Amino acid sequence: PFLINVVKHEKFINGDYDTSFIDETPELFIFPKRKDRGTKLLNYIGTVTINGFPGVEKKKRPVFEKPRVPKIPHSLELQNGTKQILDEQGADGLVKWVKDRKEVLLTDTTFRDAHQSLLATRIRTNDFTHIAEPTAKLLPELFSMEMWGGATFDVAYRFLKEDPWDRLLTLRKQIPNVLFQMLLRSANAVGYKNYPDNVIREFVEKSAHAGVDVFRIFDSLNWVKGMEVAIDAVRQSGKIAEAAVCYTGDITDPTRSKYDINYYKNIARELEAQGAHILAIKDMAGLLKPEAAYQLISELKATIDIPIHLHTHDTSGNGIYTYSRAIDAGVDIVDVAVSSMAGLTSQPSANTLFYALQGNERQPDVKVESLEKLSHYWEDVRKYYQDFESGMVAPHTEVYQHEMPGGQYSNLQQQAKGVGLGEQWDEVKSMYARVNQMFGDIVKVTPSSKVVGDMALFMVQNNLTEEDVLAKGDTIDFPDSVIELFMGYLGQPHGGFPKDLQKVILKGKEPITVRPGELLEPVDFKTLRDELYHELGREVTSHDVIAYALYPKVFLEYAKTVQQYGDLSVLDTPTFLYGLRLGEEIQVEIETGKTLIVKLVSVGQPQADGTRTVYFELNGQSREVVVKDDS
Ligand code: 3PY
Ligand code: ZN
Repeated sequence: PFLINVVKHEKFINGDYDTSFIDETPELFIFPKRKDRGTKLLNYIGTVTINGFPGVEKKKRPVFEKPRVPKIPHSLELQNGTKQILDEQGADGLVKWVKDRKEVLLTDTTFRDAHQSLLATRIRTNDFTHIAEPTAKLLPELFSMEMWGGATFDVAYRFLKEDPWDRLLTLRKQIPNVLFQMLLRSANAVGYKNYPDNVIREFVEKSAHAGVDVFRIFDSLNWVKGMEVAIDAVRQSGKIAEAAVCYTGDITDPTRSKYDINYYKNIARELEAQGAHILAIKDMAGLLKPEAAYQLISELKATIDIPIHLHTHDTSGNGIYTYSRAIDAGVDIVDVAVSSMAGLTSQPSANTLFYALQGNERQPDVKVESLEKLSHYWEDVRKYYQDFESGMVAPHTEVYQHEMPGGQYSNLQQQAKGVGLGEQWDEVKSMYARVNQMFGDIVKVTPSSKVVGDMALFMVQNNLTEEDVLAKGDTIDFPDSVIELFMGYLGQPHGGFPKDLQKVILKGKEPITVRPGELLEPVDFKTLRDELYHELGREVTSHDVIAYALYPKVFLEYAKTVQQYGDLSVLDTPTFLYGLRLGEEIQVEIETGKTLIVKLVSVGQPQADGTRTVYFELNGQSREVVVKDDS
């Protein structure tokens, strides 16, 4: 089958010998044992039916309405959009196009930050694929769709047991007209620590090739030096380098002078000089108040020539007003989400912004009816993931005190529950603010925010105060992430680390002050590939190799789960998270044109060895699987 598949491939026929199509069409090269697929899926469905899914309350599968996919009239053709502008006119042509727009442009974050911030990043590719083509047709006017990067990469492998590269490649085919945007944590790529420079370059090159057009690049301490390699790699790829300054503190508060307007102006100038095509202001926690937004955008507009893209979170409830003032001050692009996935820790609602700017010459050029239709779909799909909701139901102005990023809120809450601090969530939040001050008031965004979160959990768990930490530090085993931060492995914070605390945490070790990438040995991808090949006993793609370089353990666990259960991305989300109810029947399309019909018939009693037999019908034939009951 290998040869037949290859010689039929259009790129082969065209005589294009670029082998990257191996990465983009792994299905041609990786041959699951076909006859096993049904049994493997039954094993998964049996297991999740009996044992539930991590993070989902164990209960009988709820009844869900079928999500309302918008009906698109046949006459509505796919319109060209920003993707074609970039492809035809290059990065500079696209930047010029942005600058020439009178209306404010929109980035839709529904496919990335919105669910990262509301649902602990748990939305599966399966739910995106049903709405991708309607989105391409209904929202061709978008500047971009943020749909990759940040936590989506790690969570896909770790929890969803699916391949994030498949998501990118599949959606790229379905949405060929709008720029795809990703969030890149500079030297931390899509992970939580600094990686060698060649990993960053390889990751950027492969992501660009697989379909990412706009890279929003930030450093978790706003350390411009830490962003150099990533910015350069993106520029080399011919894509858009959108360099971000993270917003923290409050420029309208004279007592928070560490992060004043000049701080932001200086970084903006440095990023423009580094080659950024666009400046992003990444207000990851939603701290940018409306008048601060007006001042910040006005002054930055007078300082730099590149377009400005504003990102905020609506946690406080002020998001639309902040955008309105930023738009008055001339911001070029803002980040919004479709309304049923907007608000609270997510981005402000696109639908709301449209109406807020009625009668304003900068009202976005987008059809609000389209946004409403898409919103119906997401309203339905969101219910699948109800157990990952943060529980925040109303505007939360406390964010101005704890300063926790929107993308962290629901994730840290899950982490707190995981270590038994679910009941002490209020205490964790206020400890988070105290740890920030103890660390010298740092920028808090992944991964620096994770370090603050780890330390807050650690202090609450161990009943420690700031004084205890300084006084008894010699006898305290600090979390690894805290030690790494103070070693300088995530870079250098503005104003340096508090020296006395650094001493206590490092216990005599010498911190570094250079760029960590300068000290890290390059990764040998060939060796990794061989290692992975031996570990998995199957052909591996370059995408697998990069994922393995980024998180070896998580990737191997993912790959082994796939070997055990097959490709789980084919399952609908209710089945994936809850399994089946007795007598329930589903259809699973395991490949185009090949559907399995699965019915749960009955579940046997627990046996002495802790197993249970689960009885199914698979395409009308009786089948049974033996599952270990974890309860
Ligand atoms: C991420 O890095 O995942 C973020 O969303 C930071 O805000
Ligand atoms: Zn964000």
